[in-house]
Amino acid sequence: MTGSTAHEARTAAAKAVLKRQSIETPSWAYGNSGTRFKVFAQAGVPRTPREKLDDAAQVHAFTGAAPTVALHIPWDRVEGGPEGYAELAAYAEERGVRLGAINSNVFQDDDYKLGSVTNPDPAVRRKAVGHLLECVDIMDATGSRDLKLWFSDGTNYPGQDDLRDRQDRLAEALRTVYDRLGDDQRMVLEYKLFEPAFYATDVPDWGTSYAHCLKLGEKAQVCVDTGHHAPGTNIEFIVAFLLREGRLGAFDFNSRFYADDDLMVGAADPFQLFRILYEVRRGGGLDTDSGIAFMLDQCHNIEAKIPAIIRSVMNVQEATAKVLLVDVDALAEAQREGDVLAANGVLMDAYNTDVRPLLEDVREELGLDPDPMGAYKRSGWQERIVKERVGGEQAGWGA
Ligand code: RM4
Ligand code: MN
Repeated sequence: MTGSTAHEARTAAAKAVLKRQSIETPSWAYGNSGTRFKVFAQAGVPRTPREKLDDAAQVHAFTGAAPTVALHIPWDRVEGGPEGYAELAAYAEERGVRLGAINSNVFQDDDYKLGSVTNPDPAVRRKAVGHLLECVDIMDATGSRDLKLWFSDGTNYPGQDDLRDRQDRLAEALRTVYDRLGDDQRMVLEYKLFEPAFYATDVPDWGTSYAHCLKLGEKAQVCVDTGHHAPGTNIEFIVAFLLREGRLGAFDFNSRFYADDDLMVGAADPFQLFRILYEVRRGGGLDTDSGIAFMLDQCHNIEAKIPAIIRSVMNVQEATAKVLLVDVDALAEAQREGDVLAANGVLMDAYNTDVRPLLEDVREELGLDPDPMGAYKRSGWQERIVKERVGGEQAGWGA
């Protein structure tokens, strides 16, 4: 194959992957959020789970790449038990999207001050596990595959509680929930090195998550939230390792400068996103049957929410496109020959390619506007929700 034919073949293959790529958006990103200092409310923000789905449908309509929406319980609680959630799922489909992962929330009740599933008080542990089991009931009703578990559990002071006992309690709770999962359901276990616990968190890193998942079984997978690492952590190595072991279940994409900043993915460090996605590709994670859930977990505190989510989806698409343009044969050859600079050059060539025209073509071929940001702006949706969504209580943390 000549150089240019090879490039054309790569471009065609990249387009095929980009056309079926899907990125799940989080219901909470459509609501108000902020820091512990202040939440700045925005006009037009959804007041109900249905309105969040209306907004998510806009993101999908303009990107063609965000067909599913993650729920957070109880932030997205609806009346009517399982039936209520089945109705919500039906509503999502009417709007052209589907419900995705169910995110549990065992971090906002007073009872959880000293932990949820690792709390020294068995009654609190029972309550937390009860919530997680309820989330699986909701998954049954919505048809969701994944239960996302993130625990704020941990301790602030040395000696506050027994670190080892807390692991035992965690293992027991996870086992109970794991055994409740249906054949087509999974749990994805997130880790985070600190916050809100400052001394020790009970699932601080991928190794802890992985070890619990291994014991539980194949339906337990690690979730990599890109904002949950110490500065300087080589996240792409973690990704490569977990993929090799068949235990990378999901991503929570976002960007960080300092800690768990939850900024738009690809905003702080697009090169890191590229490196992560390169390992995803290398490990087969872009294949149709990879099973990896690519989700956003972001908060838009000062920027307009829907366009920020559209931008985030585009950032993931751009990084993916670059990764798909890597000349893997040239890379392998340079690596075999020990040609350090050539190998690095192959990666950098792909990274430095302007893939925006390629993505414009992909969108046009899908019948979409090549410019999702502009198309959303021109659609009038923002003006409409500002006008219509008056009164009621805006969604936000705790709602
Ligand atoms: C946590 C974690 C979870 C998310 C909450 C809102 O830090 O990242 O995934 O559900 O924040
Ligand atoms: Mn997360």
